[in-house]
Amino acid sequence: MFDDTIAAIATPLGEGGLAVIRISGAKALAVADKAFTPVGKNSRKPSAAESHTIHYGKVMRAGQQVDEVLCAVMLAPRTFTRENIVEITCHGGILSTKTVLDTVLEAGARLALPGEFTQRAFLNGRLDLTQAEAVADLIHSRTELALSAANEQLAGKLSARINQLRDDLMHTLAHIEAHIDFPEEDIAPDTRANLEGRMERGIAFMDELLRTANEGQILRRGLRAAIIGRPNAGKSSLLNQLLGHERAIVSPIAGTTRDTIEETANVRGISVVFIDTAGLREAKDDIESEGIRRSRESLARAEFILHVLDASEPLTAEDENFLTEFADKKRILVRNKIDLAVKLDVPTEYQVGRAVLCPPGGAHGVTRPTTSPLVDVCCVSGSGIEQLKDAIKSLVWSGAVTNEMSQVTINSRHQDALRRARESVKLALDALRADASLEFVALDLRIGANAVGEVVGKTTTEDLLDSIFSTFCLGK
Ligand SMILES: Nc1nc2c(ncn2[C@@H]2O[C@H](COP(=O)(O)OP(=O)(O)O)[C@@H](O)[C@H]2O)c(=O)[nH]1
Ligand SMILES: [Mg+2]
Repeated sequence: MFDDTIAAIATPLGEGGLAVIRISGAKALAVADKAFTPVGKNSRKPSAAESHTIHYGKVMRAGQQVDEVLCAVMLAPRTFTRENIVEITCHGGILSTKTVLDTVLEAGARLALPGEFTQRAFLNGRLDLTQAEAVADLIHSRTELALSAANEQLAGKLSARINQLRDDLMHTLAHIEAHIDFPEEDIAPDTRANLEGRMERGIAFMDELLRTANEGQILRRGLRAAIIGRPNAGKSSLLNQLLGHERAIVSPIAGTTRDTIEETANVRGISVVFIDTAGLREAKDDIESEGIRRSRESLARAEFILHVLDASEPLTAEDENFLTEFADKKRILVRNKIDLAVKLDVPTEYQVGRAVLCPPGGAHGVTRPTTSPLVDVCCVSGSGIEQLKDAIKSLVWSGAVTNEMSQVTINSRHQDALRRARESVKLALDALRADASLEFVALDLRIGANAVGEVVGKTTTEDLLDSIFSTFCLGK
C-alpha cells in the first residue's frame, strides 16, 4: 500500500543489553540486504530468507563493521504492519544503535514517525482504531488491571461491541431508506415499532458503554490525590505508608516538609499519584510561602484528597477550616495516631460532604450529597492502611459498570464519539415518533452511525489519525 519503507529504533534510547531496529515496507528486504551481511553457512541475506526466520551476521557501513547482530525476517502479510518487516537486534549502546539505524536509512529507508508502524497496521487492516489505541495503552500500563484492560481491547472486545452497534444502526438505516424510496407505502405499525425498538436499544447500549468512561479514564491515566492536614498530623508518615517505603521526611518539628512530594503507588489496581503537601498554613518565610503556593496548585489538580487529622488532639480551628474549605471535593478523612489516647471527634456534618460527582455518561458538575468516609489509621504500625486503600477504591470506582461491560472501558475519544452518536440517534428516534419526514430520520441516523464508526476507525479523517498516532512512541 505504501511506496516508502520506514525504519526506527523500537527500544528505549539509552544503554542496554540489546536494541531493536525495525524496518517495514515493500523494500524492507532490499534495504536490509544492503545493511546486513550474513555470517555462517546457515545465515541468509534477508531477500533469500524464509519468512519468520532469524539470521546471524554483521552490519557493515563504508567497509567497516558497525555491530554484530541478529536479523529477523518476517514476510507480508503475517506481520504487525502486514508489510515485509525486518528487525535487526544489535548491541544496546547508544552510538552502536544509532549507527545501525543510520546504515539502514542510508540503505534506502525513511525514518518512521511516532506510531507509524501501528498506523500502517491500522491502514492495512491488521488492527482497527480501538485496537491500535490498545497497543499504546498496553505500553503505558502501570498496573495489572490497566494491562489486562488493554489486552481485552487489543483482542477486539470493544471493537466487537462497537461493530455490532454500528451494524444494527446501519440495518435500521437501510430499512428507513427503503421506505423513502417507496413513499407511497406507509410504514406498517409493527414495522415502525420494530424500528423504534432498535433505536431505543442502540441508545441503551451506548449509555452502557458511556458508563464505562469514568473507569476507562482512571485505568488509563491514573489519578492524583493530595494529602492535606495541619502540620504534624502525619501527612508525610501516611505518604510513606501508602508507598510502602520511606520517601518523605517524618519529623515532630512542624513545617519539615517544605516542598510538595509526588509519588505514584498502585492502589488496588489503580495508579495513584499521592502528593504530600507542604501544609497550607500561613507562611513564616519565603520558602514556606512558595511551598504553600505549590500545595494549592497540586490541590487544584487533584481528583480527590486525603485529609489527615490527629486523633490524639481535639479538633482545632485549623482542622475545621480545612473541613469546610474542601467540603466540595471528593475526600477521605483519615484519623491518624489512633495508637494514642483518642481525643478527636469528627462531627458527622463533615463526614457528609457535598462532593461533585460526574453522573455516568451524563453531564459533569452535578452536585449530589455524598459522604466523606472516615478511616482510622496508625501510620507508625501501618494498621488501617489496607482499609484506607479499600476506601480509596470505592471512592473513585463508581461501580456503574455492569458485568456485561466489565471487559470494555472506553477512552475520552470514544466517549466523545459515542455522545455525539447517542444525540443523533435520539434525534432520529424523536423524529420517527413525531412522524417527521423519513429523510430527517435517515439523516440523523446516518450521522449517528458514522460517529459510532469513528470509534473503530471506519469513518476517520487524516487529522484524527495524526492526532492519535502522534502520541505513540517512536518505533511503535
Ligand atoms: N504515635 C503516633 N505518631 C505518629 C503517627 N503518625 C505520625 N506520627 C508522628 O507525628 C509526627 C509528625 O509526623 P509527620 O508525618 O512528619 O507529619 P506531617 O507534618 O503532617 O507531615 C512525627 O513525629 C511522627 O512520628 C501515628 O500513627 N502514631
Ligand atoms: Mg510532612
